[in-house]
Amino acid sequence: MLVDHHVLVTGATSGIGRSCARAFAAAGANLTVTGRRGERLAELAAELDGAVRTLTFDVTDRDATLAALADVPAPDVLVNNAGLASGLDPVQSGSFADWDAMLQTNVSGLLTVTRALLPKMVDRGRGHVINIGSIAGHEVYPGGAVYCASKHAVDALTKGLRLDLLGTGVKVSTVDPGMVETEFSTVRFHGDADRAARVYDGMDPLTPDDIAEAVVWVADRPRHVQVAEVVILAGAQASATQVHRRS
Ligand code: NDP
Ligand code: 8X3
Repeated sequence: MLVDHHVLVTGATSGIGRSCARAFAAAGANLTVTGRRGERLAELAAELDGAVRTLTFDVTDRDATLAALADVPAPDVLVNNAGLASGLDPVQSGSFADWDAMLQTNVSGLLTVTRALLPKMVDRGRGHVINIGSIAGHEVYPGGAVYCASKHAVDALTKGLRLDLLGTGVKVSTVDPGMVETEFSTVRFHGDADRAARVYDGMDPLTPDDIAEAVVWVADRPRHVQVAEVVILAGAQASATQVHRRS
């Protein structure tokens, strides 16, 4: 059902977004992929060797985002994936720069992209917004207050969008992963790869392909089926903080 569908994936230069792009391409979709690292997007487009449009912009730059998306036709599926955690500090010692990065990317950036594309989707009377939320949108953990707040906001935006779009033919879903090994932890720890690797010590994390498979499944339901929410944890996870590690 996804053959020749236009799928736009934000944050496709790495991790979950890149896996989503590959999985949608394998399902026959035409892709628009975005991110800040243009060379990574070019590599992905060359690898996929199909109808792939690449758009290099920073979702925290509202003018650049609106300009980049102005001439993009309505996607059948918009995967709002671009996002990050920055730091893992208590609020009393947290960094304003980290907070700004998370809130401007995960919340404002997602909103800007959505606001740019949604009128075209509503005009067509069809489409699907799939947000990548997180277990952090359902729970809060020490040092994660601001990241978790940003993902709780994504959860609220998913629910609010579904209310606002009722009757328009545009569906809204969220896919909320637990621990997925990507560049996420390296970014969170500002490039400290050893600390990032320790996050997954003694356990088997999810892979970005695990999440992409779920996203494609959500997108591929018949028109009368709207998956509201999918929460996916690693097998060794009972919650955001309860993780069984091999000794
Ligand atoms: P990665 O760091 O591997 O990928 C993040 C992607 O987001 C990159 O493609 C990056 O592209 C893009 N991105 C980040 N900031 C911006 C920006 N300002 N403008 C445009 N693109 C941006 O991490 P993941 O794949 O793990 O993360 C993807 C999503 O999944 C995020 O929303 C994250 O919160 C969520 N998530 C991740 C989990 C995990 O454990 N890994 C668990 C739950 C949710 P570039 O740097 O080229 O701009
Ligand atoms: C990423 C998963 O548990 O680090 O959203 O917040 S977690």
